[in-house]
Parts: sequence; C-alpha cells; structure tokens
Amino acid sequence: MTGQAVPPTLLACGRRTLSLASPRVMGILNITPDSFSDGGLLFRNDRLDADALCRSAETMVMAGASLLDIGGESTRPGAASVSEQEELDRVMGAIEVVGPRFDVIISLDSSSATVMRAGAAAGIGMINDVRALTREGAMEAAAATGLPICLMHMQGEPDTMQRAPDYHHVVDEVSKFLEERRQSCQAAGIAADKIIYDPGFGFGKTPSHNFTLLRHLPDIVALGRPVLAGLSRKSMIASVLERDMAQRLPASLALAVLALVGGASILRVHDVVETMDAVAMVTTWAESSL
Ligand code: 7PJ
Repeated sequence: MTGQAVPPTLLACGRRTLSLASPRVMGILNITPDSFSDGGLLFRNDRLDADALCRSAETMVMAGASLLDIGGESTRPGAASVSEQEELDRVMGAIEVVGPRFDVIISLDSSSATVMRAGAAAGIGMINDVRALTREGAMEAAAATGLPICLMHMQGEPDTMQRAPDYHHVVDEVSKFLEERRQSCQAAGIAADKIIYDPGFGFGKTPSHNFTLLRHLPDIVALGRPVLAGLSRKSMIASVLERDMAQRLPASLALAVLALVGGASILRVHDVVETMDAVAMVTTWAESSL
C-alpha cells in the first residue's frame, strides 16, 4: 500500500477480472490429509469431504475472499510426497465442487504441468506455484493456459528446506530470483503483466529471514509486480511466541497488517473472516487524509 512502484491494478483471471486497486484476500483450501496448519480438515475416511469443502468455501466467499487457493500437495517441512495422480484427483474433485457453486476466482496451488492443464480446462483463474514453474514442463503448461501466475521464492525443496537456510542478503537474493523467473516466463511467452511475486515466507528461511523480508516488503513491491504474502499461522510466529496452530490468529492478523502496509496486494490466509476486518481497517487508514 505504501510501496513506491504502482503495480497494474487489473488481472485477467480466465472468465473473471481481479482488481488489485485495493488489497484482496485469498482463502486457503488444503485438499490434503496432512497439511501444515489445518491437516485433514477437508478429508473424511481418506476422501474429499465435499460438504466440509462447501462450508469452508462458502464462509470464505461470504466474508469477502476474492480468491480461493486449492492445493492437493502438502508443502509443509517434511511432508510426505504425493503422486501426481493423487494430487490430480484431489484438486480436480475440489474444483468440481467449488467452481460451479461460488462466484470466486480459483487459484490452483500446484507445481505439476499435468495438474495445471487439467485445472485450466476446469476453469481455474490463477496458477500458484511454490516452485515458480521450475518443474519439467510447468513453464510451457502455465504459458499455454494464459492465466496469471504467482511465482514464489523457495530455497531448496519442502522436505529439506528448513535444515539450514542460508543467504548473503535475503531481500536481494529473493528479488533477483523473482526477476529471473519473470524473465524466463517472458521468454516462454508469459506476459509480465500476468505475473505476481511472492517472497515465500517460511520456505527455506529462518525466522530472522522471514521478518527481514516482511520489513523490506516495499523493496519487493518496488520491482513492479503485485505481491502476494502468505504469513497465516506460519512458524515465524512460534519463533516469537509459544503458540500452537490453533493460537496463531492474533499474530497472523498482525503480520497481515504489516504486509498490507508494506504494499502487498493479496493476502493468502486461513482465517478469511477475521482477516477481512483487518483489511478494512488498513484500507480505511490508508485512504484517510487531513
Ligand atoms: C504459501 C503457498 C505461500 C504461496 C503455502 C502454508 C504452507 N503459496 N503455499 N505463498 N504457503 N504463493 O500455507 O502455511 O506463502 S503452503
């Protein structure tokens, strides 16, 4: 909100358009039995619980979420890997439930070319790849969809990334990575104005790296692309306060406010209802003048 560069404010997300003139909230729908922070909520007897999914999606949309992020692969540190077929089954099942029922943009959290293509055919409006299109075929698949892409920075891979995160200068290195990935995307035919940047809080970063990145978020915003921030319930909170997952909402809201003040355009959160209140306070504050 206070970053120097003014990112473009309209994103074409398939059949829908997303205005980023004011900050937007993306609700997280983890279609995994073993997720980092809400493991198995949408699963029953090892299967997608469509009723629970509808209830979660409805609560988020009614509260004002502009996007719902559907993911079928847990990327928490040390998570078990999932086969592409299993990931495909999970996310396609969820997209088929959510897509026709809610007026919302579906973001697909995946690194797989096959899953991206299938999601695009089923009507998703955005691709969110924590591996920034580095998997084989992902760049070409994403380009073919014509959809906006969120490029996230991660050091290492989910199963090992928290062992020994190491940077000379975390803000410069994350910025350089995002810029290089954007250039690769453009070389593959993805227009720069379809790209969203995400510093990847918690992905191969110590608590100190995470707080430094948050403090310097305006530097990432100044690169000229809309920035998405995923801070909800992350373990950087537990580095400051002894809080288990269920106790991290107040701290998550504080981090969300800091991200907005730092210029983030999209907040990826578990608690949409509460985050919308925080967004309303920050946007009203930002619009007030003498
Ligand atoms: C993020 C994500 C994030 C983006 C996850 C969790 C871990 N995608 N997927 N940014 N985090 N773009 O939700 O805590 O920070 S999974």
